[in-house]
Amino acid sequence: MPHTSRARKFGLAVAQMGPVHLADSRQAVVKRLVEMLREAAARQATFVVFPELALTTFFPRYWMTEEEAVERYFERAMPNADVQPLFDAARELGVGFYLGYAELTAEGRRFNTAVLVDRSAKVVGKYRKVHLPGHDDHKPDAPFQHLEKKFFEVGNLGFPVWNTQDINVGMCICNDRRWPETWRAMSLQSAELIVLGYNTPSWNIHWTEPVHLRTFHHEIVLQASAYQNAVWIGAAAKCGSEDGFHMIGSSMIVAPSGEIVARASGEDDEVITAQIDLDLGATFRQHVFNFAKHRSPEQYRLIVERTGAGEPLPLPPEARG
Ligand code: ING
Repeated sequence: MPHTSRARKFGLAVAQMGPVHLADSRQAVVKRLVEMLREAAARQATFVVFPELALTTFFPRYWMTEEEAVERYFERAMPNADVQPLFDAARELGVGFYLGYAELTAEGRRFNTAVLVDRSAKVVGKYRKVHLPGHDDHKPDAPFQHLEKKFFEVGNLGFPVWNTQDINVGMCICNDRRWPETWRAMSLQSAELIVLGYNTPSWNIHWTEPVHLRTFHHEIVLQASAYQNAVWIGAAAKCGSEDGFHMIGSSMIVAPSGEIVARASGEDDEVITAQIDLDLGATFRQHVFNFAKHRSPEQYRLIVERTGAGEPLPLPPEARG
């Protein structure tokens, strides 16, 4: 293949955050985000991915009332006074970003949300987390809670894809990455880059799971999804030990080949970057994952018709051997 320097290159950064403790103010957190945005810009990035619920500690680990949670952890507007310095720096540097936060709507509804902000610091997109893991009841015997089903509603915006900075960008959040439907819904809209933040506890409160599996499962879902959907992925962790509760790092940039091209090595604030080649995705979409040429949706109906697993379907006569 002749070398073509006309490749569609895009400077992508993933800004991994170390712990945010209960005692940390939003102002202190935003200061860290601005520092990482500046570092990303200095490394020729034009877009930065920040984590899920980036402005506060991962509060769904604590039992409290919805009112207490709203009071302390939810944002009533985006941008707002606390995060304005990040928007100002983004406009000054001409760098867009993804930011995860807890959204309280004017009607009082609560979502685990992410916004897509362009290089002029304008909010051009919003996504609300669809796959909410964990439980909504109090488990007093557990070492910590995972109360996303208590504090958030299931997202109601679907899986949109936006054209920003001349690329088709999709968003998701944390647990969404474990569900193949998340990725296909966006690659069927010709997404080229999908960005997400996550807060993934190292421990499993439901059964004794070897801790290395948390990172292994994180890797395989991102690598498989990038390959099977021919997309670039930027995934940003908030990680390390938040008031003693540990979450995994391994923020990464994954190519449509499924290869990890950049990976965080620590568990604190860390910027990773790559000049991604968007034509690589196009090659996979043209050949092995040419959806129009190779897919047969009429054979996959069950995927959208059933929520939980049910009985096997009646066998078609010729499938009976
Ligand atoms: N965190 C975790 C995640 O999906 C989890 C919760 C971990 C669910 C491991 C199942 C298995 O990465 C969030 N915030 O979704």
